[in-house]
Amino acid sequence: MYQNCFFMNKLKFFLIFSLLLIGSSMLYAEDGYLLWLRAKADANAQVTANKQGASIDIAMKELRTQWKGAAIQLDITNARNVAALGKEGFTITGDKSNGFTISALTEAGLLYGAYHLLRLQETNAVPATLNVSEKPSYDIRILNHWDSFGMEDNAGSVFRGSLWQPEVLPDIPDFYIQYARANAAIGINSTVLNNVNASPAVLTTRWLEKVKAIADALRPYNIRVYLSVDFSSPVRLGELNTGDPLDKNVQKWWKNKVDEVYRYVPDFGGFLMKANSEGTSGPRDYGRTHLDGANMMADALAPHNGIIMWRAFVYDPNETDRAKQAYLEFQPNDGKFRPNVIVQVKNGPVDFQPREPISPLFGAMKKTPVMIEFEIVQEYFGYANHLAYLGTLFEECLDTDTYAEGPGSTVAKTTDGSLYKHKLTAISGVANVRRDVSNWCGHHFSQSNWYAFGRLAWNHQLSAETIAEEWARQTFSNDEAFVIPVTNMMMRSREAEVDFMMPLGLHHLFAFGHHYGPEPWVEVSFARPDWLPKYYHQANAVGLGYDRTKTGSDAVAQYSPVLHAAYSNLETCDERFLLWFHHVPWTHKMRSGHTLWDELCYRYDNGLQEVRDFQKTWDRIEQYIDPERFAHVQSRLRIQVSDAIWWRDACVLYFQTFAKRPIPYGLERPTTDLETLKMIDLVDFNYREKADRSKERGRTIPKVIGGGYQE
Ligand code: GCW
Repeated sequence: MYQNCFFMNKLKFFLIFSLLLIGSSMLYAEDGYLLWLRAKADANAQVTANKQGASIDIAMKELRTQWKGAAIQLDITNARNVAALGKEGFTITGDKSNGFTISALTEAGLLYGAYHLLRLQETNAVPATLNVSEKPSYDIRILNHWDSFGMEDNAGSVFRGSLWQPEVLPDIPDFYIQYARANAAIGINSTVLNNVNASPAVLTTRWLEKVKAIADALRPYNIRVYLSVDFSSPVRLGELNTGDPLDKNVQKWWKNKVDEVYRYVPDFGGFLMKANSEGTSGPRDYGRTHLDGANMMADALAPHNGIIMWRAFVYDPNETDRAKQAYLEFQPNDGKFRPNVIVQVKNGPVDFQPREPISPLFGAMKKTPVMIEFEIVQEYFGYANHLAYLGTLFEECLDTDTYAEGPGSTVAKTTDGSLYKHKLTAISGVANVRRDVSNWCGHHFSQSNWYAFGRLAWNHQLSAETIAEEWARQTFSNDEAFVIPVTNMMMRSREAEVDFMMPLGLHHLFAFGHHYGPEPWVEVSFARPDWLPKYYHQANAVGLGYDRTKTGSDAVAQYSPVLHAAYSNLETCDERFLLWFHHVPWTHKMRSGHTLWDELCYRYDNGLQEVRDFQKTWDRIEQYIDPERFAHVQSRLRIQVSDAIWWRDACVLYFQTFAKRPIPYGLERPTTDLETLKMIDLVDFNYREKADRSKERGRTIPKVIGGGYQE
């Protein structure tokens, strides 16, 4: 007995000692699940409120458990200075020693104020006194989940990410709460549950019950639910034999369906529509226009204050330049849409490429509200394998001057209601979150893109750099020796991707069938030309690039006169978009003094060298963070470097067959032959008859998905 006790004590001592040792020499193991909400919940703050409510309860709980400072008072008030901030704004006043008061017109405002304060704390930025007033730039700040939710017989399968685990509903798993907190903390207030390639089944009772369960769980976090719908739902559900938007029965069907949806979810937000695009159904199937379709849906939703977000991502095989399509389709109908229609426009005219000029629709729809669609998920940025901070991409688009109403008509202002006084304002991002990876997004740094989208949707004047720094501090460490180099790396990361994939305005050099690796040479007999890279790069013996000036497709004429003039002229065109707008001779003298060919080689090389530099930066910060996340990011950077080499070799060697010039001698040489690179086949397409060569070559997409694609 005595011996046993002695032994147990020794064992205890040993265990405690080892734990202390581990604790002091290592930082906590972390898997990324907590996102930017890593504050320890061990505080016992004094928090009081002048009202009760579900969202106030959340705000109080968050502050009580995490706020390390003096007392906090939460006040619902309609005092004029507060009411002027609208239904989601707030003020915070007070000082560090006596505590702070958060005031808002609504519970939601208090919730956002609470998260604001906690963010200041977690970034070491609580000032001695505070007097802030905040209100969001956009009313609807919405995630679009390209999730298979609502697909009959397919519950829980994946399309660009599966989040909801519909099979467990109406039980609400814990991760829903973490998702809701993470969004509320950055101001996201809306979510489209299912993929834009929607299934009609989502409108059936079985699924509407699940929609209700999700809506109920998210509501206290001020998050509203929306659905993508299939335009031909009445037909595909077997209830009508036409989906014609001008048919009375069809109109009635939608009205009844909408009424039913609102019986499940009284504060339902509305629908998102991808009509007649990439094979989806739409009004054109019935000889009608997008305008007819959008207005019919709008009428069904209007009695409930619902809205319809109608996507402009359409392209018609008869138009020669795909980049012109959305404008041609929608601009002529400006002003003819119902007030509860908002046209959802991708940031660029083609499709979320690493860099695109802005869509010409921004500033061209003066009477109809337009919302930006960004792609948070890294469909064209190495999926979840690459470190690519997209805050800079979002910022670049929002800050671009359309000159639509003279200088200062930025994309942000054409969409936030300030320039055109539209009542309906919104901004959307295609989400990169899913539940089959513990860190939500696959790559720890991909979380920053979700974060940046939310912060810019709340305040489009924030800089991408401020946001990157904020995120790095909350997600990893406040140590300056970590924050400074990592923020710097993030700020360079998107440009590095552009350089090693598609510099100088090149676009869509991606392989057919996936959007991961390069295949600028690919030919597929049955594919539409505008699905293939040659259509976009137009390489020949003379030069490279797509002529979108008046000698070519004249897409440039869709921009306002100032941009039109600047982009049309080879000498004034921003070189970042040069090959987007011009077919440029290989010998053309660039601003650097290099020829186009040399500049192209330098850019590809620069992208690769940047990523190598990121590896060095990362290795240097090892001591500041936990080993799990360190190793994870380190291994992803290795994949990214090898992908950058692949991209550089493939594009430089392929374009060299046209340019017929040497790679500048000072640059690193390619590592693989073009013929070998051409055999890399990431997808087993049976039409290609070269199935499995990828395995011979030993190259597959590294097994990483998260927030990106299926393998
Ligand atoms: O970028 C393309 C994607 C499609 C997507 C489409 C869209 C949801 O490759 O998978 O479909 O855009 O935005 O509708």
